[in-house]
Amino acid sequence: MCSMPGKAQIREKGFVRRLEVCFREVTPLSDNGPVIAACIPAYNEERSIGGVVVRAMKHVDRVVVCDDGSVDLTGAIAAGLGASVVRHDRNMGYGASLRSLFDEALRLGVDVMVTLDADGQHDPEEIPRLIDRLAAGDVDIVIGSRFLDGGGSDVSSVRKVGIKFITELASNGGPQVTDAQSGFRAYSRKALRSLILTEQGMGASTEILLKAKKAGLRIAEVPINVTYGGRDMDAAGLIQGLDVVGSIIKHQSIRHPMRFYGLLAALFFSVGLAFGLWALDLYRVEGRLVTNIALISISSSIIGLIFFMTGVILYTLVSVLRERA
Ligand SMILES: Nc1nc2c(ncn2[C@@H]2O[C@H](COP(=O)(O)OP(=O)(O)OP(=O)(O)O)[C@@H](O)[C@H]2O)c(=O)[nH]1
Ligand SMILES: [Mg+2]
Repeated sequence: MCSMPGKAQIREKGFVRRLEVCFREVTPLSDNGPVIAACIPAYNEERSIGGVVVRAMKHVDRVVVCDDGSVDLTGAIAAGLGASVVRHDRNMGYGASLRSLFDEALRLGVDVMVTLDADGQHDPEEIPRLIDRLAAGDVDIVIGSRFLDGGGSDVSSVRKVGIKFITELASNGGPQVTDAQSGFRAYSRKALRSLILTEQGMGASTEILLKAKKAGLRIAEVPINVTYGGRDMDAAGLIQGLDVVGSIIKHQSIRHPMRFYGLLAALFFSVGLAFGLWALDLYRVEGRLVTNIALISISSSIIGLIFFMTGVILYTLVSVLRERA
């Protein structure tokens, strides 16, 4: 029986669905001094969640776990060890879990929220590194980076290339960081208030960076260590990576529609033009129309036109929405 029912929104196949979720009742923390909470998104992590919760507790005032519809004992173990547990009735994804944790941290009056993974890949003993950097007061978000001097990981080279690629993609329009996919972060209350997350899945990590830059939030990185325990990237990891790339492209295209779709339009128009000139040249020399070349020219030009129109429509829509905001 849920003592504190709540509502959450998820996007599914383009539609917004409203779901009932269950928040566990917790007493808001006192307002003496900065209140620090470790917030842990967790999905079927019964093997590791206990260790992460207990070790995190040493460094923060409160541990909050989002049990993302786990079908194992993740939530029960976390609650049994004294963590507050926000439960999703069904699996909603990493981003949805982060969103619930942001909401819960704000509801609790948390000043600093540290997020870390439940699978034990982040070392809770490194929480103070992030908190101390945030305490310097000149930044709003601190990211734990495995690629800075002093940090490290046993990440496989395939995964490393993937993370670097995503980081590079996100830095175009986002802040310059070395590890855009790190889930080990610290957020100030200002950052928690300013960021509204919409990504349900793993794209949330980069969505936060892009939105943080837009909101004028300042970001710093500190070195951390990440342990994969010899696990290499599997099919699920690849799908996760593609999901993140898709989410970055979506955010970039909405932010700069003319630049994004204009570039694609120019590319296809150029191909159309090149093949068109080639077809004309052949017609002039040989007196016959090579239909394959002509068709490539026409279809490329049509695709270019579609991209151009999409850019114009999206640009107009975004401008109107921005004016109204
Ligand atoms: N994959 C996944 N993780 C979730 C979900 N909801 C919450 N999480 C938690 O989000 C954190 C990060 O997920 P991971 O799957 O470990 O992501 P990752 O570290 O980038 O990739 P791995 O190499 O698979 O560990 C973990 O603590 C998960 O338990 C979900 O729906 N899917
Ligand atoms: Mg992990």
